[in-house]
This record gives sequence, structure tokens and C-alpha cells, in this order.
Amino acid sequence: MSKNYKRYTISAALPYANGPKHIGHLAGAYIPADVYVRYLRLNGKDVVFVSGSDEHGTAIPNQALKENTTSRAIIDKYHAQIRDCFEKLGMSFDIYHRTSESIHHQTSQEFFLTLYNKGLLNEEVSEQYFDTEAKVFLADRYIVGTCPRCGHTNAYGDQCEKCGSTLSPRELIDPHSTLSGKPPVLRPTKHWYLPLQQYENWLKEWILNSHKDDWKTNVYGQCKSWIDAGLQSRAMTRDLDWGIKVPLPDAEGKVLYVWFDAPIGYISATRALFKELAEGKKEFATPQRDFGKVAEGDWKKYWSDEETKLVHFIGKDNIVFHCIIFPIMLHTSGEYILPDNVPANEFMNLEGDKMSTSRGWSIEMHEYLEDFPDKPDVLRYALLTNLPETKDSEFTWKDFQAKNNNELVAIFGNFVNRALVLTQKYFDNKIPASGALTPTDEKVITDLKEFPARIAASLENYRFREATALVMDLARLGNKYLAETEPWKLAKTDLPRVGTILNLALQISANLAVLVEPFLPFTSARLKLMLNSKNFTWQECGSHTLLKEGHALSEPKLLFEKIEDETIAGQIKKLNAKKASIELASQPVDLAKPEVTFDDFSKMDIRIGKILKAERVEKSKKLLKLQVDTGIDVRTVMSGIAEYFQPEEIVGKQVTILVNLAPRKIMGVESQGMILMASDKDGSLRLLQPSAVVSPGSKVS
Ligand code: B3M
Ligand code: ZN
Repeated sequence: MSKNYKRYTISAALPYANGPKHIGHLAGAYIPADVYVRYLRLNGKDVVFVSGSDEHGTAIPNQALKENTTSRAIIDKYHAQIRDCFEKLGMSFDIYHRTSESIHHQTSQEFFLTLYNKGLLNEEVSEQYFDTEAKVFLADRYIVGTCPRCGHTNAYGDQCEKCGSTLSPRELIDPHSTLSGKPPVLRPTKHWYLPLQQYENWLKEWILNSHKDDWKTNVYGQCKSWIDAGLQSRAMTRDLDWGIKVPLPDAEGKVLYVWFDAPIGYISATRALFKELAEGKKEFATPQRDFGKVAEGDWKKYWSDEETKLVHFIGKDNIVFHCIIFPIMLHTSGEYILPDNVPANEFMNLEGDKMSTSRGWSIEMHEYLEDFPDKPDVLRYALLTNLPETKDSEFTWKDFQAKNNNELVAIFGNFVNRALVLTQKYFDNKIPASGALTPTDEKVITDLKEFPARIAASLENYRFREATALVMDLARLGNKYLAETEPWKLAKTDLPRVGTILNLALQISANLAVLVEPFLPFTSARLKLMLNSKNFTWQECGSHTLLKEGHALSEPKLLFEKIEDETIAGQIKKLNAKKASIELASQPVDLAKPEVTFDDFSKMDIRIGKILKAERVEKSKKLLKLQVDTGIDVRTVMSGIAEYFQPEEIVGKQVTILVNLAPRKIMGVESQGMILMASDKDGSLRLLQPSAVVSPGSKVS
């Protein structure tokens, strides 16, 4: 199965530019993809790494509606945000493209026409919901109604968020349009369908037979259940005013289905990359070996030549599109290669719950970077050691702290720092000579030799957690070697022996600097700087003679720093607060009460008073007994605010009071008025106070 490929095309899913992306997205697709690509480059492979923003589909106009702006403004805003975060986290894309670019529109339309001209798309007319007032066909998300399964009255045309069922708009009871609020009507509309079922046999051969052993079981299993359940025709076009126009004369108001154009985005990104390379407007993300002069048309080799290995990195919710629909498109077009592998990951949960931006239970990339701007590698490490490779995994802040403090600081950082500091102290910061080797040294040298191949084997099989653990094992080997040989104790008696030990420790450090690069690129760069070492390749690693005797080192600095308990507690608090505030904001407010006349209103005598005294009421959790100076008199008011205020904190405060409310007895005490309060959606109460102190008895009108 494992073929020797001449070049590589590696893609990472195109995130929708409709909002920020969280660390679960990173763990799903981007970090594994980046590690893989960096590893290939270190091995001198010819590779292009593409990704970019997915800027079509209903997700974009949906968000524009929410933010009260245009689709264009949404994609510009989130494209820039996501691209910048990726860059700060070290994602080494050769190009981070956009599906709104004209070269992408052109590539997608050409692709559509290729299939159309071959007669592979079926034109079908079906009935779809139409909003007669807004004069548009409604995307599933724009239709709400009652869920036929659970009775939830606000279910969407594609999904009920209460019970989680997948729905189709026609199943909704009492549907209405979110645009006009009116019930939509069914209207015939024409679309172009890809008959997936016609390719079942081909898919069975290609996936179920040929990739049984090399695709991950979670990916293979999902494909198998789709194929076994029987495939259906799927419309490749939509009635929408946002997207890529269907390139046919009779297709007014129709655009390509977002899942038709988005994966083509990988192709158009590659095209754009080579165009810019050829024009000298761009360079590869990392200096490439000499693959000759680049021409604009070279992109084709990365998509058509059988000697190119195509790998798609995605999260599990994208499997069907990358393993079934897009491959059928590639196959039937007759022009493209197929993915060799689609190593999709499962999901990463967060602190015991599903990660979700909309529910506020997430750590967004930009949030992490704001709080830990100098720690991109710590996040990479915490995610890498915890990737949802075979099943869902979980991110916790405590684990993040432990990975940093117990592994990055205590093992990796500690080892490298000891080697460097001792060399500075005893050998003028130059690589000391290596003398006679002991059996301990020999054993370490033998172990060291095996690491590059062991790490490579894990990476070739998309086992990134295992590969990350191996790199840490190499640091552990070094740490243990120093602990056993204790060079700091020998300095007085046997300096040459100390030199031999440090020489080997520094050779391990030099290996680490290279082998850790795919995983922790920023750390690798800093370590290389301290070691003053050149860019060794993967093949050169494993050697214990990378750095020559007398080679001068630079000033040692700490690679990692401890993360304190307070920092972690602060993050957990922040996460809970974000969720609570989103929950509160999403609760509906009560509708307005029936209209009143001005006369009705002016019957109420509302004044500003001052609380003179406040005391708890025996046997009541809710009540405080207040003495209020109303300006007119001093009176007793029983107020239900004891759960929100301590008596001592409100004495002296100004309050708003209805003074002509008929008195009534509460818990045996006559209450002579009512303190007005703001009650939030969760029922919590706050005092209403004038914006500056006014004299008691001031009227409110
Ligand atoms: N934009 C869905 C997602 O962000 C979709 C991926 C497209 S990959 C071609 O998960
Ligand atoms: Zn439901």
C-alpha cells in the first residue's frame, strides 16, 4: 500500500469564515496537518500545504443577519481573524486562500461545466419552500417551525437544536420564514443533482477494498455505514443570492452548493499559489530544496499526477464530503487524482462538555492568543498529546498546566537548560571534546540513533500523539542521562569526563531541536538559536556528532516557564462566565404589557428616597425590612431583595420608590410603598438609582 510518492498535496479543511474558530478545530485538522507537512519538508519532500476560508453557504448570510451587516463584511472580518490566529500558532500553509477569490469562482464553474458537459449531472425539478414576501427560496436554516419529534417550537429546517434531530424543512409543523415571519409556500425549482448512488460499486472498490488497511478505523467505519445505507442523489446547486453563480444560461438566482465549491477550494488555492510563485509575488512557506523553476501550470502536477500523494486533514463532521462526494466529483471529472488518505479526527471536548462557540463553551484561538501570546507551542503540545485520533478526547485547563509544568518545563526545558548552562560554566560556551565512552554513553548513543525512524514511523501512520510522546521521550532520555552521570559533581575531579557528558547532552539537544520542529516550531527555532546550529535534516538526525568540538553556542535562555495555579483558575472562571453570559443573553425577554394612557401612568407617584435602615425579617429568606426617607416622610417598606443584598451594604443608598401604592401587611408588618428594581432574565434584582445623587423626594417622571 505505501507507495513511494514524488510529491505531496496536503490540505487542511477550509473553515467557514462566519465566526472565530476554537481549539477543537485546531486539534481536529490544523495541528496534525501542520506537523505532517513540517515533517515532510524536513525530509526534503516536495510538498504544498493549502487551506483557506470557506466563504459561501448559508452560514455566511446567517451570520451577517445576526451581526446586522453584509456577507462581505463578515467574510472579510473573520477571514483576517482566522488567518492571523493560524499564523501566530505556526500553521505553515503555503497559501491560505479564500473561496471568494475570482480564481476560485472560475475553477469551480469549470469543474461544474466539466461534469455538466459529460452529462453527469441530472436536472430535476422539486418543490421547495419559497417566501412570497422576501421573494426568495428559503435555505433550510431560514425556516423555523415545530419539531415533529419533540415539539420544540423553534426548530430549524435542517435541525432541531433541542432534541438534536436532523430534519428536513417539509417535516416541520407550522413552518414559517425567518425573513418575513410568514408561512412559506411550496414552489417548483430546478436543480442539478449528482447521482451518488451510481458510484456505489466504484466506492466499494476504492474505499472498502483498497483502503481497508490504511485508513483510520473511524473514517473507514463512517464511509462504510454511508455506503451500506445506500447513497442518494444530492443537489449540487442552491437557490441563494450568496455564492458562485451556476454557469448555465437558465440558472438565474442559483449558486453552486457550498459543499460542491468548498473542496474545489483546495485546487484553486494550489492554482493561485503557483500563479503567485511564477510571478515572483510569493514564496513557499519554508525554503524548499531545489525543485527547479516554478511555472504557473505546475499546479496541475499536484492534482493530476499519480505520483502525487493527496491527503485531506479534516474533522469527523466533514468525512462524507471528503471521502464520498468530493472523490466522486474528482473521479468522474476524469482529471484529478484521489486522496491517498483522509486521516480525520474525532472531536475534542472541553472540561466535561461539548465544545461550542454558540453556547460559549469554547476556547477560541484568538482568546487563547490574547491571554498567552508567547505560548503558541504550549497549546500545540497540550493539543498534540491529547488529539482525538481514535475517539473523542477532552481538553482541561488543569491538564494544560500539567503538560506545561511537568513535561515542557520539567523534562524538555530542564534538560536543555542544564546542558547549556553547564557548558557555559565549564567550557566557555563551546562544545567540549568527547573522550572515551562509557557503557552508559554507548547505550544513550544507540537509543538516540533510533529516534528519527521511530518518530517517522508514527507520523507516516498519522499517529501524532504517539510521535509527540516519542519526542518527549528523547528529552527524557537526555534528562535521565544527566541525572545518572551527574556532571555537576565531577567538575572538580574530572573535567574531561564532564566534557564528554556535556558533548553528548548537547548532541541530544541538537537532535531535539530538529525532531521537535514539526510539533513545536517556535521552540525549535529558539533552541537552534541557542545551539547556534544549522538546519539539519531529518536524515542527519540520530547522529551524536551533529555539533563539532569547539562550536560556539549562544546565550542560554529558558525555553518554557511554569504556569501558576492562579492563571489556570482564572481561565476556568472566564470560561464559566462566558457561558453564563451567553445563556442569559439568549433567554427571551418578556413581551410588552398592554398599552396604558398617560393619565394611567401619571397616577403613580414615584420618588427618589434614601435607605436609612435595613434589617432581616425573621423566618423570611427574601424580605428585608427597610426604613426609607422619601422626602415626604420616613416610612417602612418590606422589600423582597434579601437574596441580592446584605442589609449593611444598602444602608445610605438612594432608591426609586412608588410612594402612593396602597399599604399592605407583609409578615405582620405594614409595608408603605414599593422599591422599584430591575430584574434580569435570570430573576436577579438590581436597585434603580439616579445617575447622580438628588435630594430625597425628587420626582420620577
Ligand atoms: N467549511 C465545514 C467546516 O468548517 C467546511 C469545511 C470545508 S472543507 C472543504 O467544518
Ligand atoms: Zn426536537
